[in-house]
Amino acid sequence: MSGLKETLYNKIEEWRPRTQKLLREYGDVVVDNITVAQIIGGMRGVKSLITDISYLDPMEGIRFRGYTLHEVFKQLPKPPDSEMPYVEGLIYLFLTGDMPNDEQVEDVIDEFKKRRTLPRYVYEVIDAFPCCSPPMAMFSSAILTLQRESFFAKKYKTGINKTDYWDPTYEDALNLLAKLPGIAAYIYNKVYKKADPIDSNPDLDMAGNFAHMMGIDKPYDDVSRMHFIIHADHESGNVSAHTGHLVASSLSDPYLAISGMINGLAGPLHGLANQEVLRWLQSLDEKMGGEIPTEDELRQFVWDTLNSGHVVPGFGHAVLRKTDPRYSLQREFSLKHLPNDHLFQYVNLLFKVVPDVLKEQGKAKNPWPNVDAQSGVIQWHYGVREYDFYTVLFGVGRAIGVCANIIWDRALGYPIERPKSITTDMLEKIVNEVLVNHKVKENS
Ligand code: CMX
Repeated sequence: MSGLKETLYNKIEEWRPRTQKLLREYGDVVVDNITVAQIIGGMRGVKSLITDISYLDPMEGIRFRGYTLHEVFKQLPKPPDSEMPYVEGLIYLFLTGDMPNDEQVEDVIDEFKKRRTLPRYVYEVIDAFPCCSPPMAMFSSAILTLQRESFFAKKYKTGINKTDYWDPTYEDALNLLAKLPGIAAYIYNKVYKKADPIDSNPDLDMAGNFAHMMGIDKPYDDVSRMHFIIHADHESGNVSAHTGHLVASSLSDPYLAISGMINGLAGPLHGLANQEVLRWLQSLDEKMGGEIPTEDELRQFVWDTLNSGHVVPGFGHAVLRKTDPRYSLQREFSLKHLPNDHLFQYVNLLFKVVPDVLKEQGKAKNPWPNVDAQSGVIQWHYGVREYDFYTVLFGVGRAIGVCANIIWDRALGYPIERPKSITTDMLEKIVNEVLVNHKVKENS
């Protein structure tokens, strides 16, 4: 058993009694109420999911296993001469809750290297896609194709004790995560470069190898490390994480769950927003003939976008109520590495202009930038200009958090997810009853 798996096993054994006690002794304790607005409005803010991998505070932003993003980036071990930590270290942190040392990270890197090789049929499935297929459709299908490899599915068929479900789930999750960068790079080279794939380099870590397979020089390895880590998790209620959790809750294996997660991520209000930002900036740049607009010109462009019924991509959030620390972290990187980049200057200007416009419009609850306002610009700077591909990059990162959650879901025996729906008639009846009771109370 690897060091990671053994530590995880011990953590699971320690944790299980906590969940069992909560359920057995406090199962009836009321945690939250739900309003009509929340039922119609996408269950916003309803506390009804549990995860220990990350927590999103509306004012502070995301914490991974209790650590702020800045602490994560500072404390995780880094490759020599790199600014950004190993992604494999984050995997250790997510699964065990412990900040790993160099040796523990090396152990995970070795595990991942052993699991990287893609079966031939994955390439063939990607090659068989018709021309102009979206890369997210290819990515999701390639993952689905790998489902035949699932240990969990095989073990379930032959019979396995419920308490051991996490073990083949762990094997599936690590096998899949190790393969995702290779799938993504293959799609990129095939679709956009019409080039032969670049062989994996056995000496490199996950993100370093990804940069190598993309054919992009340093510091793109660090850009990839940063990108995968900041996108890895954002607690469990967002569409991609929730989809992964929901699909897995029926005991679908990680391949089925992560393919579903990718499909949820592909929507323009979620993961696709990072490419929408680029598309939107490009259309403005074209209008401006390559000149950086004045603040007034940009303000007008933002208003035009809003008045035409579109959202301003890269701004707003369902939970956050301040600037996303994932945005701030990428901004710090950009100020250091690409301060004079043409598009970065736009992003800077948007930061000055958009929040006030959104406040003036008065609809968005959070007028501040989110992760997507900045990530595409960095990719563009380092030569990945095919912005349809950006959500695939997001997906490689997000799969890490979702897989960690699925392993723990199985370890703690979380059941199939099944909220209750009601009809509009029923909801109106509930509202009427509440109004009548209210009147009776007022008159008595
Ligand atoms: N531009 C224009 N209008 C916005 C807006 C924005 N950036 N953000 C919110 N609004 C609008 C909403 O569309 C909604 O309008 P209606 O009442 O007409 O439906 C109103 O403000 C209230 O929305 P909200 O409660 O503030 O935000 P939601 O929780 O409903 O939605 C989000 C959150 C992210 C979908 C929304 O802010 C948005 O569409 N942002 C732009 C797209 C984007 O950047 N998405 C990426 C988010 C990060 C991620 O998940 O990857």
